[in-house]
Amino acid sequence: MNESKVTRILAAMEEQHLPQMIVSDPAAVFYLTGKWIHPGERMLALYLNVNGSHKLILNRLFPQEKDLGVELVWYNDTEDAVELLSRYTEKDKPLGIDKTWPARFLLRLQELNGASAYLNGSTIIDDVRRIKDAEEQQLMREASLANDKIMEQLIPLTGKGFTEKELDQKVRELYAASGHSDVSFPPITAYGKSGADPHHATDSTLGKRGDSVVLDIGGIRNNYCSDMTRTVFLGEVSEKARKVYEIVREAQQRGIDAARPGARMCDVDNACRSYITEKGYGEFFTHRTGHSIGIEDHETGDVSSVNQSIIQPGQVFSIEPGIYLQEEGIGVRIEDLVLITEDGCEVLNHYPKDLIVVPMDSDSIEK
Ligand SMILES: [Mn+2]
Repeated sequence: MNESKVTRILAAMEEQHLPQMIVSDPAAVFYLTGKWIHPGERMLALYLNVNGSHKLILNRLFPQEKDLGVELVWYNDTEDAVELLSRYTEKDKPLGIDKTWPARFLLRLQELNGASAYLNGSTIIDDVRRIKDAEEQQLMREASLANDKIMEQLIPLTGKGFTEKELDQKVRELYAASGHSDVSFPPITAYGKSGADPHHATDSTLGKRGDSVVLDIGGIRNNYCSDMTRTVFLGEVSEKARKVYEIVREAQQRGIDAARPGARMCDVDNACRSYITEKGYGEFFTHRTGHSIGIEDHETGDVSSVNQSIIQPGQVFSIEPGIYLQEEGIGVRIEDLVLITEDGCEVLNHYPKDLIVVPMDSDSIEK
């Protein structure tokens, strides 16, 4: 296990008087052990105890070739995995439970009187995960640099007459060809009206002259996620669309300027939102400003009006305001990831944000 991460978790457990906890979410298990284990419907439980008697309980179908630095306890399909786990829990003490642990396991453990109380243990892990250590910060930097390069390759393709689905496929190929294990979420490659619809699913739409194109893409590289958005225009840009673009761009910059230690997450949201509102488009900025990110594309810690938590150095989150005008078919979003430093933030994306009009090979026929 990663000693410094485990130490931070155990210290937080001590502080919150939680002597023991079960970690089961594969991302959280990876965070602590450096190993992704996807057990499907079978039980995977990393049992942590402040006294140091940690155990990783897993099915024999998931053999581990390398030493994970924690005692492994194996079970077979014919065994009662929860009963096995209950042999290690301290019955007279409270137990932290992973927020994603299936009820069928928790209910069985309660039946077996596995602990004196059952609490949400994930808040502790999520809190620690929010603050990226030096190695994670470097991996996040590298992932975003790679993402910048993909965006650079993708933008000219928007003028080549591909459907949204075809463009989606191109994005996946670009990630696969540049050292990524996968995309970190389904790419958004949305022309015109599609980009103005927040619930749009990629389809056979073709781009047409004057369309905005929302490109929201990210990949997984060395287990860390990238996520960025640029909006470009095909062939030409209307005065209205240009105006909207510049408002979003300024709002996003204000969000970046507000992202510093000591400020609250909601202050970043407010910096973006109040500017867009002042310009008359508040009702068209229909989502939160951003989200935390790391080994998962969306991690605990929203950049939203209700998140009062104080920003700390080492946090990484997105700043992605947008304006969506469904009637005009204009959608604009601009997104960068930021890493909070001692006195401000480092923007992890470097691809320019000047308005880009992409030349079109030929004007496609609107479907
Ligand atoms: Mn995002």
